[in-house]
Amino acid sequence: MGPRLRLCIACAVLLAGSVDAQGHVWTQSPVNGHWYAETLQPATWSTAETEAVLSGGHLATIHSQAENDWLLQTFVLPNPPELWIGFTDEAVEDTWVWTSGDPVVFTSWETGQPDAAPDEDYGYLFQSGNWHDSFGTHSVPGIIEVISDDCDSDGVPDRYQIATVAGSDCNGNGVLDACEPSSEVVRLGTPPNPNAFLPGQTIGPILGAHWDPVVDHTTFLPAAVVDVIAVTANPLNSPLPPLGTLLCDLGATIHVEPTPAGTPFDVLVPGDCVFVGTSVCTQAASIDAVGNVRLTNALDVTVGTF
Ligand SMILES: [Ca+2]
Ligand SMILES: [Ca+2]
Ligand SMILES: [Ca+2]
Ligand SMILES: [Ca+2]
Repeated sequence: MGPRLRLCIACAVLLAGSVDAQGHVWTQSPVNGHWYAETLQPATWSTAETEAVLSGGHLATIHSQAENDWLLQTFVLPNPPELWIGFTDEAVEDTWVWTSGDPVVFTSWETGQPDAAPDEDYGYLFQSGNWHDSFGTHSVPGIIEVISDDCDSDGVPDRYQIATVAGSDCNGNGVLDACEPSSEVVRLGTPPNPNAFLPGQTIGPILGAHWDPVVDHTTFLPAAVVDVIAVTANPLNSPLPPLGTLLCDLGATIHVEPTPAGTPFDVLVPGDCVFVGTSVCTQAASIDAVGNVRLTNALDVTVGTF
């Protein structure tokens, strides 16, 4: 393949946008950053709006001439000549509203439109660049609009993925679980414990993986023979001299694990996606051969996917 042909293929891919599992071709508007795709089939306005809702959005709402022009150039010209937008007066005749619920701040009706006919309640963008109203039984493609991030950079709006892919937002926070990072925050407490409990050496607290924090004994109970980690549901600050400050609520303990002193722990994080975003308190203690116990800092951790 010559370089020119490869370049043309790259151009075509860029212009065409990314295709989702159902076959929508998504394009992000440079005007407002929203994502748009044509419906899969010509359909009645109601069917088109339903497809848009199931895709995580609505039929297009148009707020400005710039938005209108971009939609015209991107979807209408040269074909098809008509595309549904989310404008309707089906509820109250002559009161046109956007299905997105946005206020009407811009209109671009064709001269003579909307018609006087009372049963033309659904707007479409015409190849002239202006809008017409038509019957609900009219069958043309529609323009789906989704307001969304694309945190996984796959060229498909995340809201579409969340709306259509089961388990993609298992914790229900509106962010693709695949985009949620793990975190490990050091907490020393009051009075402060030594900062000896170090975050995961090779990996953070990641869904379904082995988390491996370790206690550094360089300046902390150098004669330790065993380290113990407690994973609990709740943080705490309870001074226990001479042990140090207890920073995790042992009454809410989830997991306890010993390891030979200085050897990384091997904590298996559950693999169920419901744990993405879950936060727990973790703290280590070290014990020497004669039974002295010392408490480390806490790591307040959040389970992520990377
Ligand atoms: Ca009407
Ligand atoms: Ca009309
Ligand atoms: Ca995406
Ligand atoms: Ca999520």
